Formats: sequence, C-alpha cells, structure tokens
Amino acid sequence: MGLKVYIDGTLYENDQAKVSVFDHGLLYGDGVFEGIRAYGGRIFQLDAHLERLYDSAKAIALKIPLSPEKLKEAIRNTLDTNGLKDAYIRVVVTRGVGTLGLDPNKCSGSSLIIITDSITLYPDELYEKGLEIVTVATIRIHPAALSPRIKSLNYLNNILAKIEAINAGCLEALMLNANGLVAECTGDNIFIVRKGVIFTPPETAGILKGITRGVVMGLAREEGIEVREENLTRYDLYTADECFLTGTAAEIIPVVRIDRRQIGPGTPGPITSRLRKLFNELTEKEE
Ligand code: PXG
Repeated sequence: MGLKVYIDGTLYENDQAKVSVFDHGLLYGDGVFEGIRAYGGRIFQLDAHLERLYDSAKAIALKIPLSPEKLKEAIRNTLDTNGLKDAYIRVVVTRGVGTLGLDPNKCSGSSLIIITDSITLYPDELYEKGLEIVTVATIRIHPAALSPRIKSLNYLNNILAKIEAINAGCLEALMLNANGLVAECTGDNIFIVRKGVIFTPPETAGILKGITRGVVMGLAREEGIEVREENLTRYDLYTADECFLTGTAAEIIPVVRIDRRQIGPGTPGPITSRLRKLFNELTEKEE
C-alpha cells in the first residue's frame, strides 16, 4: 500500500488521489501552497508555515476551508496515518472546481490537499563541497505584478529560471529583480558573508519571505553574528567570503561558485558550516 493523500477531509490511496480537470488550480494556477518538513515526527516551524499559507490565501482572496487548528490536526493525522517521522509535507489549497473562465466566484469552493512524502533537492555531497549557481536572464516577477510573498501555485517564473540554470549546467538559478538587484533563487533564499557579517536581501527586493531564512537569521544573531537585510548586487556576491542558500527542502546549502567565479576560497566557509550545525541541532529538538 502506498502513502495516503488527504483531499477535503478524506484520505485516499496514492493512485486514487485525484482532482477535477475543472479545478482552477490546474486551469490557471489559482491557489496557494506550503512546503513543510517533519524531523523525527516533529513538524518544523508549523505555525510560521500556516501563518504564511493563510496570508498567501488572503492575498489572493481565497478562503481556506479549515481553521488553522483543524488544518494542523489534518496535517498531523495524515502524517501519522502514513507512519512518517522524517517527511516533506505539501499543503495545497486550490480555488476549486469552476467554469472555463477566470472568474473565481464561479468556482464551487476551495479544495484542500495534504501530501506527505520525502524530498531531496540536492545530492548529499554538495552539502560538503558546495553548490554552483548561475545568474539567469529571467528576472523575479515584479511585486506589483504578483507579489513573490504569495506562495502561489503559479511557479512558472521560477521554473523558467530553473530551466535556464539547468541548461547552463547548474542545479540552481540566481534571480535578480527588475532593478537588477539580487532577489533569490528558484526555491531558496540567498545569503552572503563578508568580513564576519551576514547579508541577505530585504523583503522589498521582491522575495518569498522564507521560513528557513528567518530561522537562520535568528540562529546567527543568537550566536552574536551580525545579520543585515540589505540590497545586494552581483558585485557583493562576487566579492563575498561565503555564500549559502536556505529553504525548507534545501535547508542550508553552501554556494562556492556563481557565474563560474569562485566565491571565497571555493570551499564552504566557517560561518556557513557553523549555521548548518546549529540548524541541524535545532531540527533535532524543536517542535
Ligand atoms: N524562495 C522561493 C521562491 C521558494 O519557493 C524559498 C525561497 C524558501 O522558503 P522556506 O520557507 O522554505 O524557507 C522557497 C521555498 C520544492 C520546494 O518543491 C520549494 C520550496 C520549499 C519546499 C519545496 O522545490 N521553496
């Protein structure tokens, strides 16, 4: 028996977990989602993920059919039914079944899906050796067009960037914003270290406000390391001592080459390694 998938209150066998072709999530990418991890049965940063999910939904005038408390129960129950301890949880809310036409008011009501599975974004060895990324021509979508703060089902902007990166022989893309400033990667936030200070682009650079980003900023500050949210250009990246990415799937991964230029000594830096250790310790204890 495969893993069970929750759809609108019912747990279905994997191969029976289906939605309508008239769901606006499929037809228009009209919906929102979250990617969450569980470590040893503990769901990491659940409240922060749910807050972002409800905010994403609110931003697109989408009603989530359950209260945050009931949604938490449904997530917990799906995870337990599948007997998963270390897992990746995908919560998806779609606009629901509607007519052919954009009008969300013609949809019968939103649908809630919970998938629990595993995820590996990058090969293990890259966490030791470091990742190579490349700046792509696809800019991050302008916040006035569609706010990157919304974790929507429409990921084409990021997918186009990912395709460019892969075509350039890299696993991840660096995306700039419409002003040419550093925004983020396709599924991760970016950080650099320069002279012992950590820098990361501010929300106003047009990024997803990553949960891992927030956790890592907190860990660094607890360690007495200064963290600044400042606009960055590629100059700042090229001249950095260290660079790393953060995300639920990637956790913390060192970056050692950007646009074929070596960053620092070309090996993961000491602050990156320290933060990775602290992050792992946190996931081993935090609910
Ligand atoms: N930026 C973007 C555009 C993202 O999609 C992050 C930053 C990091 O945010 P968190 O909150 O995860 O620290 C994300 C998150 C996947 C996958 O399937 C992608 C993400 C999360 C989980 C899975 O590739 N992206």
